[in-house]
Amino acid sequence: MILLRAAQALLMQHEDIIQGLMQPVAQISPKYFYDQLGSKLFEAITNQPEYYPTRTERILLEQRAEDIKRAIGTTHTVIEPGAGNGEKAQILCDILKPQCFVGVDISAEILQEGVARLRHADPNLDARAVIADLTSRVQLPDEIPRERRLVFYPGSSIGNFDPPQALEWLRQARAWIDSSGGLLIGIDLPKEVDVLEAAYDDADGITARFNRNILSHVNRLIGSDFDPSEWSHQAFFNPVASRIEMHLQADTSQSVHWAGGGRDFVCGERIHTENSYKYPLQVFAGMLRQAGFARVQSWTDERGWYALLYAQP
Ligand code: AVJ
Repeated sequence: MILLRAAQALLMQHEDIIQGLMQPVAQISPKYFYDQLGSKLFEAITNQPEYYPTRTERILLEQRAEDIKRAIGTTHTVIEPGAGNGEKAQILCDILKPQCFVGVDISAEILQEGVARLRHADPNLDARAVIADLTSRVQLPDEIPRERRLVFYPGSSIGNFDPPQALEWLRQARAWIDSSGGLLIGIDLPKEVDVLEAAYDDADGITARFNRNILSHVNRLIGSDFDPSEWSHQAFFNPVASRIEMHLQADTSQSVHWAGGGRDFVCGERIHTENSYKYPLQVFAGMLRQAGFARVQSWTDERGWYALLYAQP
């Protein structure tokens, strides 16, 4: 039964990827960036001098720890969707000292390692891993206590969703908590275009490798024959949608095949791989209210580049 469900999930993933590739403008969901190499490359991106969000958020969290702790108060359970290696969870758990931590992620191995590390750092912490795809609705296990939950969604991860999906996601976060709970979320703010574009096109070319690696991952998932070296990394700010867009652009005209199909790409044609929305603070606070969070507090770094928001029902 479990095997059947796993096979079904793989089939759906297969369909989902091919459907995206067959669109007039081909697209691949950014969730397929994160195979083993992709997760390593993303970690390397967060250490690039141009990629300010991770660093800015960490400094903000550390510098405002006392204020944030005071605002949140006692937390029984921290729930972190997309917890990855648990690095940010460690910082937050040091501040809030919850009894229970629940990491939710699709990368099972990295998550399990992260959760194990958290448990090792504090043997009293009841740290658990829930393996789930966060782009669909996630049901949390019943044994996780309902009271005093804090949903922690750092890293501006919400920026990958289109605004309607982001609102849907916030409603899900609201459904995970009761009136004693809250949401601590990090968002990247609009800023000078040069700063934004450099963050998604670092001089060492790590983001370019990260973008191209999605094709190797897709090759493994659907048995296609993309040649990543034939594609160029593109990243630019779209001011109308207030988002960074990443694309892969074909350097030559080429045919790509997969079992049961394929597609021709002309030289210069693009595959859209990612959007990263940059919300003005007040716009995002408005979305939180729409999702059922009545009280919103926020902290911003001196440059006004990044914000942490604490939202309560
Ligand atoms: C993990 C989605 C927050 O949008 O900044 C980094 C992903 N893509 N560089 C982001 C990413 C290219 C990142 N998020």
